This record gives sequence, C-alpha cells and structure tokens, in this order.
Amino acid sequence: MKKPLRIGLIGYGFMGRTHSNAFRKVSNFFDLDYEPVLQAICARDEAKAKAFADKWGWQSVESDWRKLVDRDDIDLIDIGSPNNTHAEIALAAAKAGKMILCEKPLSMDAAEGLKMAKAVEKAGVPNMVWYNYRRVPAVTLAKQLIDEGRLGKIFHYRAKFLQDWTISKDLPQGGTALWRLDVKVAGSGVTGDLLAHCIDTAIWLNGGFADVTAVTETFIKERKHTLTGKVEKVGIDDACSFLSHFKNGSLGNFESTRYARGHKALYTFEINGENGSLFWDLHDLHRLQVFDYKDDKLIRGWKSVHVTDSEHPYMKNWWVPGLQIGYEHTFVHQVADFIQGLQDGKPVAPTFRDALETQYVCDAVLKSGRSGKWEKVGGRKG
Ligand code: SOE
Repeated sequence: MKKPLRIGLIGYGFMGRTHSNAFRKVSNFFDLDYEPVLQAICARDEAKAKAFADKWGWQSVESDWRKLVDRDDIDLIDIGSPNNTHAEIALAAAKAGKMILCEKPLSMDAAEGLKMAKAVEKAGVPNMVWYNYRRVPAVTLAKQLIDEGRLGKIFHYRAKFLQDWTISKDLPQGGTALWRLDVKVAGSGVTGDLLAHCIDTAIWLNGGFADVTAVTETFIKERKHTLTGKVEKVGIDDACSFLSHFKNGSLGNFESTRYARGHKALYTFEINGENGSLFWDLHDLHRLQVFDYKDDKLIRGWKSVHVTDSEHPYMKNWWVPGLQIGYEHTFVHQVADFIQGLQDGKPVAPTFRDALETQYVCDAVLKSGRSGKWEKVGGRKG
C-alpha cells in the first residue's frame, strides 16, 4: 500500500496545469512509496477553480489560501500563483508544518527569499522550487558529464532565453494572463521570469556567480493596465543582457528578451571547457550536442546525442530506447525526485535555499542595469 501525499495546489494557470499533470502521472511511471492525492485546488475565482478541479481531478475547491493551509487533510502546499503571493503563502504554510513546493522564481527579491528559506528551515519542512529545466534528461546528462570532469576546466558559460510575445504596444499589463508584465506582481521582467531559469541551470552546472554587469531595457514604456483600465508606466525589464564572472574563474554571457521576433521559448546554453564543449537547445530538448577534444583527431567533431537510451537520466522510466519525451515530463521528474527525497529523508534541489542563490544573482543583475556598474553577487560564500 502506498502512502498518500495529500496536495493542496494554489493557482490554476499554466503552471497549475503542468503541476497537476505531473502529480497525476508520476505513479504511472515511477515506483515510489508515496501516491500524490489531488486533495484541493485553491483560487480566488471559485467557478473557475471548480471547472479546473473537474477537468484535472482535484477532489475539492477552496477560494481562500489561508483555509487551504489550515486544513488538516493537506500534507503539501504547492504554490503556483503569481510571484507576489509566494512569500506570504510560504511563510504561513511553513508555520502550519506543511511541505512546500513553490513555482519559480522563489520570490520578488532576495530579501523576501531569505525570509522564506529561513522559515522552511526553522519549520523543518521539505521544500523545493520548480526550476524544471534541470530535469530535462539532456540537461541532467550535461550535469553528469561536467561532474565526471569530462570538460576539464570551464572557460565559458553562455545562455539565452528568447521570446517574442510582448512586442505589440497594444498588449495590456496586469490581470490573470498578463501579470508577468506588471512589476508589482512579477517583481521584474525577463530577469526574474526567464533569466532566472538560465541562472538556476548555470549555478547547478557551473557553480556560483561572483559579479555581474548588465544592461536592461524597457522598450514599451507605458501600457494600459487590465485591472485599473488606465495607461500606466511599465516597470519591468523587457530585455536584459549581462556578463559575469563565476567563482570558478569562468566567464558568463547571458541574454533574455521578449522582443526576439520569431522566437517563442528559445532557451539555449553552451559551455566551453579545456577538453570539450556542450550545447543544449530547448527547441530540440532531447538532444545534447557534445564535443570531446579527446576523440580521435581524424573523426573529432560535434556529436548530437539523442538522449533517449535507458542509460540516460530518467529515460528507463518512460518508453523504449529511441522514443523521446518532452517539456511536461520535466515536471513529472521533479515530483518523482521530491518523493524519492521524502523516502530517503534528504532535501531535493533546488530547495528554497538553493533557489535563493538565483534571487541574489537577479538582484545584482537588476542593480547593475540601473547603476551601469559591475555589481557583486550576494549569498553563499565559496
Ligand atoms: C513565460 O512566458 C514562461 O511561461 C515562463 O514563466 C516559464 O517559466 C518558462 O518556462 C516558459 O516561459
């Protein structure tokens, strides 16, 4: 008999769907001691929450997250609501002794994130942030190759996350689908939304950041606000490019924009080391491009590894070798790892404390965008 893991999810947007799907599927593909139970979905609009519950199989509905947190029949609070709600919910959930999963970015800024990390540590509750791209099998394989020392000393880490969905000046800011454009709700623009992914992966693969220098731009200065109906100043960064020094001496080069016409979600990274290089592209997510300088000189070249074999990370749990998986599966992997962590009594990365490191980098990037100077990155020493 599996043990129930009774989940209360807050938010039914895009992330509410990815998380619900992961909770539903994980037991079909991973042998675990716990079974996620879709106990309650919570959102302010009760009718919409009810419709979402019917569609995804949530057993009950709440319209006030405080009631959800107070319920004795909930073991885990999953925060899938907009960024400005994360801290208050997480602090209350930690106090109530609930396990917590939180959508990325952890918080509006590092000061808020630090409070959240301290709260879960004080309460001793398992916690994790949904930086899902770590669990694309090709990205996890990159981590494995780097940890085995195959690249040798790392010189360069380069990443981009390009989109094009906010180019129209007629697009309003704020409200249900457009809160990512409202700085009061999102905290920042592409830095917290997209570069946060690149930074999380980079810290995981290449270690911490020492300092950064950034340029940020807001191309459309004013937009109508969906909730007030008024034209208001836009406070988010529409685009951000930054350079960095990593603590291991390598150089970082990062770019993100929502104004790269033709690109919908082009997340790519390339890492160059003394013995080899790796390249990965979200639009071709099941492949890892590998260059190994130790290969025979006559046939040395970039290899495109189709990361679908049973030896590859996570793949033995899915279909037969050669058949690929996609975006949604990264969330399933994250739930599987979290549950494995519960069984082993071990924290599963990225914990709130790990995700706080990304907040420190984002804060330094945004500060540098304003100051025009190199800014040191706070957080963990070493
Ligand atoms: C923004 O469009 C967004 O949905 C991000 O919020 C997600 O984190 C990213 O994975 C895809 O793009």
